[in-house]
Amino acid sequence: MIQVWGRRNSFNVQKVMWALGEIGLDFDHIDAGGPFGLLDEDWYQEMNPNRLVPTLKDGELVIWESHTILRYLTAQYSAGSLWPEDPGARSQADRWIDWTGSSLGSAFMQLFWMGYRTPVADQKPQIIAQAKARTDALLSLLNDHLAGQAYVAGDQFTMGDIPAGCCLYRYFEMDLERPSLPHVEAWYARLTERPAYREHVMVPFDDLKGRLAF
Ligand SMILES: N[C@@H](CCC(=O)N[C@@H](CS)C(=O)NCC(=O)O)C(=O)O
Repeated sequence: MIQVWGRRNSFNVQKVMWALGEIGLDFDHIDAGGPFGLLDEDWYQEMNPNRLVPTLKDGELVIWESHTILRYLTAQYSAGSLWPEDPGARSQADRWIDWTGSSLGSAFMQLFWMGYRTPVADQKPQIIAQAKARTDALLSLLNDHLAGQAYVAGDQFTMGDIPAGCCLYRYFEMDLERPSLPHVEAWYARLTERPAYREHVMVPFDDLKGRLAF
């Protein structure tokens, strides 16, 4: 049985749990990281020398890095569906995974860490404003892209929707002034109808407020 180590309120763990839920695979979830610890245990470091979550084990195969896990799971268990088989079609999904890793995810994480996880007394308004402006600009770009299609890689839900989709629940739940993003909002509404998104991404995160360390 597939095993996944990570805490449910971790954005990177949620990508993996959501993908497993979409594919409908049975898996064992083991709480790790944050208040659950384990990352400094020798046996965990042997699996994941980066000492972060998520880590996935499928038989003897151990995988870490959330986007690598996402690509593995979808290629292995959802080829032709979440993992487009045609390389050109797949590039359309891959792009938004990489874009989230290099652009949206880092901007939004800065906003989330400085604007939510940092205690109010230590927050730096200028950093929050910059991260918010960058996040909004990137979501506006995505909004334009989604004007003519239901999902990031076209008319079908794919692996490409998962990393950016994981940012949206927090973005829309945080107390923020948001620009008009009608196509992103429509996409988010479609995601919230998916049982696996509701179960694994729409997870309360108020225990992270004002809390940099566990
Ligand atoms: N690039 C890595 C980043 C993993 C990462 O930063 N994980 C965080 C949680 S989101 C972590 O393990 N933090 C330590 C902890 O939770 O104790 C990935 O995508 O898997």
